[in-house]
Amino acid sequence: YAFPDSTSDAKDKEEADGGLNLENADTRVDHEAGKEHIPFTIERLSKAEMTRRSQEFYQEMNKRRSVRFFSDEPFPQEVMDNIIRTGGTSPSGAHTQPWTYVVVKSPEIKKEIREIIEEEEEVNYRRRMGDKWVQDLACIGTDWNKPYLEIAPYLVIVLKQSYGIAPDGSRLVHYYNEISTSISVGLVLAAIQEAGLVTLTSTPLNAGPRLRKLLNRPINEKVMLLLPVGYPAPDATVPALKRKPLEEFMTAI
Ligand code: IYR
Repeated sequence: YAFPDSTSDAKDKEEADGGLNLENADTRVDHEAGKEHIPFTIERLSKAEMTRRSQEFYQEMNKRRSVRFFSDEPFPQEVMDNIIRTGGTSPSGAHTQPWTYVVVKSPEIKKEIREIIEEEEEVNYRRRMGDKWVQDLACIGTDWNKPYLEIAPYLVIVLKQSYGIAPDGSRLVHYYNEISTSISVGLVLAAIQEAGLVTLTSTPLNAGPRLRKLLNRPINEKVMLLLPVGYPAPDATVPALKRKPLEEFMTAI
């Protein structure tokens, strides 16, 4: 079974171009926006201060865990807005900012999202994923039941814009739209952690087209991820996983 990357969803084939397929593409970007170059400086930190800050940031991020058991306790919309704003600071190909974040608070929409995802996930676990994949996930303890989709106070659906649409209806190339959106989400995950909240970086396999329609998003957008955001349930548990030590994933030359 080939691992389905987010550009190979069978029902979404019509949306799969964009990226770096420049054939017949209109490559216009907003050339005026960045034309003027302006001075840029940063605050210089002492070596001791940068060491301390980098270590503290790492320690905070190392507390992050994917959580599947949420409390229904709400948190301020302003916090959610700031988290998504942080995602909007991401770098992107030719500054095309090819991401859309749909923040769902409505219990009715959350219920519909849960129904769509559980229906597709049951088929995923029973048929699409295959035995090997299901076995590889056994340690995480997941199945197709996703009650957190109705419990978490917010669901954030992340879509990449495979291409842009100019005012005259023509297509604009969104360079590196997938990696740009992925980087943006990395910043969102850090912002969620920094705000003292938790999330689950979930990938609703095969539910993308139905979710896109439910959320009234246009055909140039493709669902990449769904992030429930909230406080963990008081009795939440996580698998006892260990992270690789630095020596195993960095080589210094
Ligand atoms: N999307 C499914 C399956 C799943 C896949 C991987 I790879 C995971 O790390 C965890 C789950 C689900 O959400 O259950």
